[in-house]
Amino acid sequence: MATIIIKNQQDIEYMRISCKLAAEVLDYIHPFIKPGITTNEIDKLCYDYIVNVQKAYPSPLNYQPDPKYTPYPKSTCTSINSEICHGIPNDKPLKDGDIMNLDITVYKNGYHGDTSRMFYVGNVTPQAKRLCNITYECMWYGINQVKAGNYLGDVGNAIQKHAEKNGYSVVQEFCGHGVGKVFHEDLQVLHYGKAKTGEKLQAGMIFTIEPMINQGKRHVRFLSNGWTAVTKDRGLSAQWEHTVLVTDTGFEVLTISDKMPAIPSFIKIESK
Ligand code: EYF
Ligand code: CO
Ligand code: CO
Repeated sequence: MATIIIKNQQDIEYMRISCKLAAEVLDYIHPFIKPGITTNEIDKLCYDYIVNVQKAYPSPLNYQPDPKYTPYPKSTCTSINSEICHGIPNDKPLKDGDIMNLDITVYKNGYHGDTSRMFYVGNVTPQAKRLCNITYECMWYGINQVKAGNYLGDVGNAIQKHAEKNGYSVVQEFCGHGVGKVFHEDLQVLHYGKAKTGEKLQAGMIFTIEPMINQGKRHVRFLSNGWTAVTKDRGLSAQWEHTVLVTDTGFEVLTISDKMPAIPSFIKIESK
């Protein structure tokens, strides 16, 4: 049976710290993302920043979700163009026109904070930019459904509707997840589905919303490394991720930062 953890005030304070650190890694690395840099160099810069500046630990490094997998070998996931998620950093330089998802999870004081953004490498086509922008809106449409008393199905439905209205498809093989003392807690946040179905949201739940949206069909293939998912039709894929706290009146996005792209105007954030 699934154990859904409701966080107390102390947990929430620590989650705010870990999530802020994760967002700050993305802020820090942004100026380095240019044609010619390799994803191994990006990974090393992130590792050094997390370990030496933040005095924290990169959660993916040696992460083994299940004994049947070999431990994950890097500190970040770098998923480029048709890679959907879990791209493993390597020595290939980024090229002008690439789009890249960089996924960062930071472990500090016993808690994980998880967030990812899309980055443009040099000059990117309008089609690729459109996919990244609509995916960003999909994530925020999902976040906007978060409120005690709503359902996880409301989140997935809002994401799917916006993606499909714009001619895109939603990857179904991966989902958002509960996060806290454990990197992947029991709650599964599907990025598609029916409104008013699934788990009812309660104040104190913390989970990620991390939709993966494809330009073409939704279907997935795995690379021979066993970790990286790519689009079967080799079309582009994009993903954004925030860690979100459910409150009585709505949501608090824990992985927010001033340097992330502007929050879409359809989101009304209450001032605290
Ligand atoms: C089970 C891994 C497991 N899994 C998830 C392990 O939530 C994440 N990002 O938002 C997330 C990050 C990583 C991750 C990094 C490594 N893993 C990878 C691929 C397959 C797999 O199967
Ligand atoms: Co992540
Ligand atoms: Co995640």
